[in-house]
Amino acid sequence: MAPSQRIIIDTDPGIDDVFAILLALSAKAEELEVVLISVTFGNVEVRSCLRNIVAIFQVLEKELKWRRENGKPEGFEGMTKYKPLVAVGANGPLHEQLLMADYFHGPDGLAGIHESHPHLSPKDTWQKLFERPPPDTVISEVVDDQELAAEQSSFRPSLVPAHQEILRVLRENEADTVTVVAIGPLTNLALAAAEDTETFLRVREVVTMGGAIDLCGNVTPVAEFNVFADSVAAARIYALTSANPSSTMPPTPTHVDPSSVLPPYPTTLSRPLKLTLFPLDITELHTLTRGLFNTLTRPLIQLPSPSPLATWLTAFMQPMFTKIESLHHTSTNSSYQTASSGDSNDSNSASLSLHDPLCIYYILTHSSAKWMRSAQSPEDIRVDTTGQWTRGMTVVDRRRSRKRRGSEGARSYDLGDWLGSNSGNRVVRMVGGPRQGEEAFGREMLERDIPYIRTLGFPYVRSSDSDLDCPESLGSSAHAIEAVRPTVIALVSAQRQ
Ligand SMILES: [Ca+2]
Repeated sequence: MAPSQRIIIDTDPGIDDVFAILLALSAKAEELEVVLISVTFGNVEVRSCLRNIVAIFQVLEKELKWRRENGKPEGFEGMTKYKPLVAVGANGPLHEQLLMADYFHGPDGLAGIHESHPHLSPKDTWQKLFERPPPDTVISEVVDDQELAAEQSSFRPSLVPAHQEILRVLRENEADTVTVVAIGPLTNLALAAAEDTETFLRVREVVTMGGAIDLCGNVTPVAEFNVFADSVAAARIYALTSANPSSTMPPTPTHVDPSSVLPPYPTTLSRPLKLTLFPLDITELHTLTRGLFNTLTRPLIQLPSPSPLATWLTAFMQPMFTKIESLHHTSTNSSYQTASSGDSNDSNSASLSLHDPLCIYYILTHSSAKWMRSAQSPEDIRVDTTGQWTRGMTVVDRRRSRKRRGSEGARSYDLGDWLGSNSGNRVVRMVGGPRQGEEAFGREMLERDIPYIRTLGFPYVRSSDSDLDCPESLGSSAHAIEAVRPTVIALVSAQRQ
């Protein structure tokens, strides 16, 4: 049966990226095909991000072997049935200085796991899979080598730059059949859109994690990391949602080599881009606490033959939770931390915001009536690329002024032409989802990755029944083993305001 959805994941792993990719690969074959994973710089530099992608696949190979040997359902049909392509992309922003989030994710993007657990990390030979051959190499030999190496693997390495691989996938598939889920800086997408705009617009939808609308930013008071890390790229992608992209295109940078500046889009385009945005406002409402993570995974790593996946996740999640705790103690306004029960000494309350996995969950459950857009959607959300203190800010018009009908162009009372009838962007902004609040989504995410968690009979806590219903893919028996109803109080919103 053909998958109901096909996606490209553009990613910079990164801890929550890892959970997003696991969630996508854990889908049933008929639910989802991950056609391509295109890698970008972001949380860490691009080669480290790529190594983490390779590590995911190698750990999953070990995990599936372990599941077979232990009589567990294998799962991860997104890997075993489709064998995704992996392509390497941008190693820095279009024009800005490189900013990474290694202060949070660690220098390798996964809290130092490659040093602390080298037996769970790819051997250095993985790099050869992505190396370009010397010009005089016989192509057939390279292909043979690639296929030989990849034969043992669960992904297919690409030698084509990620943005060109994105374009190839969109070109070779029917329009409106492939969705791009972008969970890092938008550099790869901006390069693709600039190189062949009409082919890029064949995408069904771009779903992206980024921005902060009514919340503070997480790298500056107003900017979220993915948008800030390449604000020009983000501005160019957002501009494609406009009936008149030139009205919101970023100004041409003056401090760079003009030959490095991407060209404007063609003046006439066949249609606007459908862009669905998951800003911090919604992603921070979806968390995974250390208490829940430990409760679900600890029994799996205490077995005589422990689960490789649970072991690997634990190896970077424990230092990550410790980092989150330290951020909580030193700052009351970090977007990455959540306090529960009001007790900062409760180590189980440290929680990771599941920014990126939420975008994949939207793909998997998009038919749920509980997904909510903002009342204004599609709304005019623009990216500032030049402000001294506001670069990377996602700006909305809060003036509540009426749009001018049938008129275009800035006015003295409307600089930036926010009120013109065809100017401005048209972004769909998500504000609510079916698993919103506390730990509901974190639990389901782990249950999808490790489905036999549900059948092992480990008691675990859940926060509330009242806001939940079982999604299409989970039966009501999924939660039959819950034992304790806790009083978990998420303070995310309070910390942000
Ligand atoms: Ca990311």
